Amino acid sequence: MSVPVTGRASADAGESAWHAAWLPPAAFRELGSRGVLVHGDGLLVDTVLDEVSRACARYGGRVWHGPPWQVDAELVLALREAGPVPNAVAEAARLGATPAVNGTGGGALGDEGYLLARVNGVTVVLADAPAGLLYGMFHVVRLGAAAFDDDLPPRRHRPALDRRMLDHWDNVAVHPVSGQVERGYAGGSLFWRDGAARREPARLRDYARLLAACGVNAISVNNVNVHDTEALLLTDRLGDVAEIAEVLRPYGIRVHLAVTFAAPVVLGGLPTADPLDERVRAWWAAATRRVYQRIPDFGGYLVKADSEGRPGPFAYGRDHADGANLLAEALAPHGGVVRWRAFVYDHRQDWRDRSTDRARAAHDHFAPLDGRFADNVILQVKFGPIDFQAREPVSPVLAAMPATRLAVEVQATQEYTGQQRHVCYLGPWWSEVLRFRPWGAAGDTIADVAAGRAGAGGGLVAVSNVGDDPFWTGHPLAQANLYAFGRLAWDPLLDPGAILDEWIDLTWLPVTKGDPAPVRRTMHAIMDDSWRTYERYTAPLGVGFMVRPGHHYGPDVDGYEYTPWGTYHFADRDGVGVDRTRATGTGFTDQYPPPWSEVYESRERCPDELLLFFHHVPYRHVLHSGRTVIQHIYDTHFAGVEEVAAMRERWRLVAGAVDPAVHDRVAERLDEQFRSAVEWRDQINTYFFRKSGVPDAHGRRIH
Ligand code: GCV
Repeated sequence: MSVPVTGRASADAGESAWHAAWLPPAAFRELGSRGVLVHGDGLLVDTVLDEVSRACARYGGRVWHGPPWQVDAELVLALREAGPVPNAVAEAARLGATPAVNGTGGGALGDEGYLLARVNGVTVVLADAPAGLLYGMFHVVRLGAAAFDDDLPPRRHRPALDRRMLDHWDNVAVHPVSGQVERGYAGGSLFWRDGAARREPARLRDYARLLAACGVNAISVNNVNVHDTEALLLTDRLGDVAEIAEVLRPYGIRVHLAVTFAAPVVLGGLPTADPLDERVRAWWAAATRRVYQRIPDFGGYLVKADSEGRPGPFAYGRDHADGANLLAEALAPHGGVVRWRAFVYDHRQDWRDRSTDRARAAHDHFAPLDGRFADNVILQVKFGPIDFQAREPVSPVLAAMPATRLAVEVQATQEYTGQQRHVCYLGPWWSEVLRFRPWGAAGDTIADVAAGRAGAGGGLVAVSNVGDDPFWTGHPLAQANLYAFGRLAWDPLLDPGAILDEWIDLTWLPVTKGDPAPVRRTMHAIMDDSWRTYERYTAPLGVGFMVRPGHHYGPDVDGYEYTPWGTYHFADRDGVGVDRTRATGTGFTDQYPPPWSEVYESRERCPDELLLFFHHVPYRHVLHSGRTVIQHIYDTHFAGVEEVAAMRERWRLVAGAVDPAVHDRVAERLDEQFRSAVEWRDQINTYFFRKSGVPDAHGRRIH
């Protein structure tokens, strides 16, 4: 039997051309200075062994794998099925880890779960499947010294959501408008460059480690807007996808592919892509079979159809269920899923037509189809009815399709929340969405919807914020969004502040010079409330979309007002906001179940932060806060800029304590954030002052 112990050569993250993010070598110090027994076999167990071996080589620990046994391990990472563990404490835990003793709900630890305990000086991680061991090991890393201090009562850990996925909007070929990465603010793609696969497995492997360490287990490797070159990933370029899958597999990450609905025509030479045409069905079945021959654990397809110009079933007089079920049928024999996006609306709307409401579109299209989707269709729904704004109500689609597997989609890349030039920690926003109860206080949460019945939900998805930037994300602090996404997908009830602490502990404290306390305080002071700060100097009271058309960065209050995109604020001399009531407006409020249909319908009961999303009100309308709408606009815009100024000052004070390259990048971004926040403040305040003629109660300068 092999004993692959310490000292295996392998490039450590942190010594590479890219930043180590939340896995600097020092994050493994505690684990790496112990005696560690790894018990079990399999690809992901080898990954655990490799991680442990590298850490122990660096920090003086020892590693055992397989007999001949030594029994003085302080950390035991074992697959239960691998048999008795030669450590009395660990063996007792193994025998005790039965449903009767420790479990609730089925007893088994599942494909990804683990049990963690510390008894009599031994820390034990047990799992039923290799992925559980990997996640358990990262849990030990997160705990640091605490994993080896006091006793830890046995606790089972299982992900609340089975599917925790990142969608990359990466193009293979540089697109003339959207570039290498659509809405990408972190440099180029990790997978593709100038029309070809990058083939940089070392960086990809490090990426996979980061994802596994926060709990992500699925990825889609190309843009949902599938152009000509990218369409070929399904066929001629499938080998490139297989290579990526090969690198990500040891970290438990399954690859998915965005495909074009027109593939049978553009790739297969058929005259039609009609979902009910036999030739089309046969083509998808054959293409999918070939995919699984190359990538046996392939996750499935992601489809944007009949949306923003993408092809779809409407061209053949079919609906979205017909379209999705076509691909589902091809994937079913192989265990794959089709992720069908619900982001469908009329992007050629007439702005003069007040009856058409983009917010209604997804529900209008999809709610009537509930119950018609095959079991392996997941409907992927943006968290809000419009498009990843800094403030929106939760999408009513998520409460309208009990017979459909639903996934919730959020956007880490920050298209509308500062594009990784602004600090905007989105953990609190996503947490608010996941905890929202569409049916009122006694009903399920959005996280429950994403979990689905018997774990058959669609899970949580984020549009990735990662690229080939040395910091992975364009703003080094935006790494926290990726980390928080993974952790919330694992456990939506985690407190976003505590998640931030984990990220700080892993990322910053191990590499901080001197006393770490000021660095921790500074990070919290800058990031905790940064989403609300962003909201303050940009979008008042849920109105949204006052951004520059096209690139969506910076203010342009009327930029979209007279366009076909369906995103309007309707400001006039008397008031602002969109009337979405059933009494006098578009009737969107009716798409919610009670109590929210009633709460949103009522101008009096509607929460302040969403008032202008649901109602058109006079500028002097008094909010629950006691302020008028116009005064709220002025106050929040002045306050937002002051908060950014304070962030910038705080960051200056930790120069010297953090890596100079990181410090410089963040400082440069904060300068830009301040400049941009001033621009937002001045344009929004001036615009509404000129429209309303109402002066600021505090006489501050408005242009
Ligand atoms: C990938 C918004 C973005 C588009 C994006 C689209 C989508 O409209 O601006 O770049 O396209 O959402 O989610 O499909």
